[in-house]
Amino acid sequence: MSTTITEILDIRYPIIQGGMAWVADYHIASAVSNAGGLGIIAAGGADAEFVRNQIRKTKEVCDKPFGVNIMLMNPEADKIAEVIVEEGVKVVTTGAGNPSKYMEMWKKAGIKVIPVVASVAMAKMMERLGADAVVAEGTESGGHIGESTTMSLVPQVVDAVNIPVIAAGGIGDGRGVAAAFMLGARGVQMGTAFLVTDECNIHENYKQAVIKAKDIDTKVTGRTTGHPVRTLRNKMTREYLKLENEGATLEELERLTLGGLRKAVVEGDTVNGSVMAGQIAGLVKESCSCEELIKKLMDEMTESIVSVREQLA
Ligand code: TUI
Repeated sequence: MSTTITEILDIRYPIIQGGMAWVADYHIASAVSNAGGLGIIAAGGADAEFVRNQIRKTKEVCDKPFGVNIMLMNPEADKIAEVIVEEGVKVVTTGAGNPSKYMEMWKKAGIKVIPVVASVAMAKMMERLGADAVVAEGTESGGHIGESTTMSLVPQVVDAVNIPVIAAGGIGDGRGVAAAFMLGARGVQMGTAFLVTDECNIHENYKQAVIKAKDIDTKVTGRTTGHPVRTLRNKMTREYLKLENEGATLEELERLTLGGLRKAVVEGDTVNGSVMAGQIAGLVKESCSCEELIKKLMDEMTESIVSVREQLA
């Protein structure tokens, strides 16, 4: 399958694995890239040398293009931005902030820059600064989110910019991929569905929590603090939302979430930890390899497009 995204990124399928903090290491990134998608190493809150090491490990087991995601709230973001250039990474995605100050350096180095945005205004600014594409991420996503839904955000971003748009948020199977194309996207970025793949090295409890989750099992904490984050509901979200309703201070709230993602991913504490997952968790029923997932997505996408054409005939 060929789209402007597969051409720009030199990949086989227009499927990008989300840059999930603490989750997306070289194992999953190389598995996705080796399967023809774009694997992404997440810098998350890690330090620059950890990221350099992950890049080198990916190259040892994968000769296809892969990317690195920088979470811009990371205090080491400046250093990681340079490591990406030094290590000759081909694609960078960014999240949770504005990557303007790095754009010139990355463009000069010939890196494909794909900021994740949650608004039309940010997408236009990124295009102006030379972004090669944007990921338009709807509020259905797990983790740090914006306000607009994928269904409303993607077509508005598509109309506002001339660079290709990748849809993210609420895409869990091939029907979602087809729908994203209908909205004008040229590729998709998916996170939650990749959480349960064989090559995803998170604690088994986290995978089981995602597999067990139903449609209404995610909650958004931090709407009042300006850092809304979507996770599976558990003791942590109940306590957080109660405190948030009572007008707790930022310090009190942060005490509940500090290190919460690590607790869930590494220790498997799905009760007190921050089990980040998107609203499509209810669609995720079983684990498989990254290669099988990508193949299934492409087959289902084709099936759903054929089925719609038959119904319209
Ligand atoms: O970045 C994400 N999702 C993430 S990052 C993350 S790590 C984390 N851990 C604990 C607390 C908070 C974060 C988990 N999930 N998605 C991409 C994304 N970016 N969604 C929304 C945005 C965004 C928001 C504001 C992009 C730009 C932006 O601009 C603000 C500005 O500076 O103007």
